[in-house]
Order: sequence, then structure tokens, then C-alpha cells
Amino acid sequence: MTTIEDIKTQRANNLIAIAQQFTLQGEVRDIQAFGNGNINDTFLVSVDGTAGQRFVLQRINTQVFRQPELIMQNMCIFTEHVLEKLQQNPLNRRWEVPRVLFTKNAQDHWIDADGAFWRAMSFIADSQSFDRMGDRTQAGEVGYALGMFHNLISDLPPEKLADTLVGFHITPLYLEQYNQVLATTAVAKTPEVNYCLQFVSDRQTFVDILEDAKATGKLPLRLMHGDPKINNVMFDTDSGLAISVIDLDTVKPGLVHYDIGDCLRSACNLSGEETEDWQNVAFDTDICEGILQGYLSVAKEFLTENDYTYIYDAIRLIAFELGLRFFTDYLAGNVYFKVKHPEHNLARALVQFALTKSIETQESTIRAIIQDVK
Ligand code: GN1
Ligand code: MG
Repeated sequence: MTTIEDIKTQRANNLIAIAQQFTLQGEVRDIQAFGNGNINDTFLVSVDGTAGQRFVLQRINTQVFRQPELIMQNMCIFTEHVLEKLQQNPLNRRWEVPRVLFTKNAQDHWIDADGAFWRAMSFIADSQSFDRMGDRTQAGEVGYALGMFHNLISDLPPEKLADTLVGFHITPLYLEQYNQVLATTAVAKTPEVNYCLQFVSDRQTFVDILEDAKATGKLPLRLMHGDPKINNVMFDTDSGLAISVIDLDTVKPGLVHYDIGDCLRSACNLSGEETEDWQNVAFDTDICEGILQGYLSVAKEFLTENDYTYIYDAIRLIAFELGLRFFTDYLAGNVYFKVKHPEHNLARALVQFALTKSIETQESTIRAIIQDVK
């Protein structure tokens, strides 16, 4: 008889065998689930032999990323560009770029017996990340990290990288998907659901703002990170300074405004995006100012006047967009984001909508901050 323990052992052995593919020297000693990703499965692998060597092993969710080989291709082009740039113009502080690890057969990924797509990345030593924002100094560091990230790719032409996730951050497309799901799904109209339905319905005209600006040439297509939320910024454990932005799956052509919006919606929500207490979620304008100051200390060089005009809209839009994405996924039966329980995506949507509301209520303050830090 096969017991649950047998299945667990079998899985662990498979995982070790996969990790071993990316281990050029030494033996895999330990593998632990790692981080809080909503899409891919992530593990931290420890290797014997080389002292303290660890790396990050990930199974890419190919339901979301249909062409994972393109992600790896993008990452290799990205890292090569950035490393060369850093070599030519060294920074006067620590900055790390996650590296793609190759298999024993010199491949940038491994397909296992079940057809799953695996890849490995270097782990940045002596670093840590946070799920929620700390103080104002840390806010400046988060902003600096995003600015440095943008700065390092600002001279890589956007068309050099593939579109690995078509429609990502295109809010009007998310609204279309939402309307499709609504039209084809029986929705249980609880008070929370009704609140969300009304919330979206009240903001229909606003969803086009960034795409219109892109289409009319007011905002240029640039390379972006795509997912610069607070826990994707790594900090040096000793100095507390930001030293890297990780999670490079969505580095691709887009708008830097998606990143600015995403970074601020994530970092200025001091309750964190997983809080159950959505009624008390607020957008912290002091942290917002800290982040923008840090960001502009680097990004001033490549931003244009129009870029500043759309910063407020980006902050509001990306918070709303993520709420819409979570809510749509809840209505669709949780098919995109991983969930811990059936109402999880609804709870997450309520958090982002509460944040959007808080941003809207503080519009004049936020606009004044943008003018001040410019
Ligand atoms: C997803 O998987 P993770 O946690 O890195 C999502 C982001 C969302 C984020 C919200 C490809 O990122 O867009 O902002 O969840 N990534 C994708 O936590 O959809
Ligand atoms: Mg991500």
C-alpha cells in the first residue's frame, strides 16, 4: 500500500533530483519551500561542499507563462547588459544582479519527467526581504532600488526583450476579462461581492488612462520590471541598504509607470496585501514621499515632463488593477493566483480596493508630493 509518507518521500526525492541537475559541484543537502509567490513554486536549495552555497529553484507556472523559454532568454539578455554596464561604470555601493544557473548540460532550464519547467537562480548572500514596509529610510532605499533597476536597463532597447506575458498590466484587457467572467458565471451576491461590483462599475472610464497615454505617445514604451513589490527588493543584512531587485520573470517592454504604481501600491500599504483587516487599509503618504525621493534620486536622469504628469494616475490605477485581477480570479474560481482558501482572492481584492479608495481620498496630497520631489 502506498502511504502519504511514501508519496511525500517520492516528491522530495524528485525535487532533489531536479535540484541536482543545476548543481555543478557538491550534493544537494536540503530543499525548503521559499517565499510567498502567487504564481510559481519556489524552493531554496542548500548544497554541500562549497561552504554555505545556496540557490533558488523554481517551477514556472506554464499556465500563466506560456513560453517560459522566452523568460530565460530575456533574463540572459538582461543580466548580460546590466553586468556589463556595472563593470564599465561601477557603483559606489553594493548592487547585485541575480544570475541564471545552468544545468550540467549547459541548459538554462530543465524539463522534468512530468513535463514541468524548472530553472535556477543564484541566491544573493547576506540579504533579506520584507513583506511589509519598515521606516522612512527603508522607503528611500526601495525607491532607490527601483530607480537603479530602471536606470540600468534604460539604454537597452525595449524590442530586445520578448513579451513573456501578453496583456500584463494592460488594465483595459483585465476589465474585458472581468466582463467576460461576469457574463458567464453565476455570482453569489454577498455584501462584499456587491461592494466590489459597484467599486469596479464606478471606475470604468478611468481604466484606459495609461494605455491611452501610451497609444498617443505621451508615455514611451520602455523596459520594466513588472512586479517590483516590496518583497522583491533585497536588503543587505548588515547595512540595511537595498542591493537588488529580484523576480525577473516579467522584465519586458512596458511602462515604468506600471512599476512605479506597483511599487507604491505595495510598499505604502503598511498592513500588507495579505491583511484580513481590509477596512483599515490605508495609503501612507509619508512612505510614498520617501520612495519617490529615493526613486527620483536616480530616475530624474531619464524621466520626462509627461512622465511626472502620470505618476498619480499610475499609483491609483495599478492598485485598482490588482484589485480587479484578484476579484476577477475569485469570480472565475481561483484559476490564476494561488489561494489558501476559496475566499482568499476576494479578501485580497478588498484590500486593493480599500487602498485605491485611500489613494483617491488623498489625491491632492499625493499630487503635491510629486510636485515637491520633482
Ligand atoms: C503575482 O507571483 P508573484 O507573487 O511574484 C503577480 C503580480 C502581482 C502579485 C501580487 C505574473 O506575483 O502581478 O502584483 O502576484 N504576478 C503575475 O502579490 O501575475
Ligand atoms: Mg513575481
